[in-house]
Amino acid sequence: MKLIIAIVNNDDANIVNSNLSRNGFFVTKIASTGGFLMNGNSTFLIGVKDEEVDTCIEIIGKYSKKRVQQAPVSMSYTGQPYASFPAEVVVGGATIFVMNVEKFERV
Ligand code: 2BA
Repeated sequence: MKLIIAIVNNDDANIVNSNLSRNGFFVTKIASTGGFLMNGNSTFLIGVKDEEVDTCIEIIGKYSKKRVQQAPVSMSYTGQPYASFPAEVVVGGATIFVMNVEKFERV
């Protein structure tokens, strides 16, 4: 068994959620915040059989769009923006981690 952790843009979260459920996946959705942009996003925890991992990732990918967003431009002590900070960043589709599950129980 695997645990898929998927970080999804809030604007895509409902459609990702409903399509995962419709396809028989059990999903937990957690409200989360990206550490860089400090915008709200959604983190999904999905416990799946090994052979379901690819299908699950396919569904998440299908409904997660890429977006260009403004990054916060940090100011240096001189009042000038740091040159190394990007003004725009591409966010998404989804950021996905797949982990082995040692034990799964519903008691
Ligand atoms: P944020 O941390 O708010 O990052 C939003 C976007 O900003 C990222 O999009 C990336 O394009 C850019 N970015 C993030 N950190 C950066 C940095 N140190 N320097 C320059 N640009 C940076 P995504 O890569 O699509 O990530 C979307 C969200 O997924 C992230 O929101 C974060 O919540 C999560 N995430 C991404 N990679 C992660 C990782 N390795 N570990 C944990 N969470 C991650």
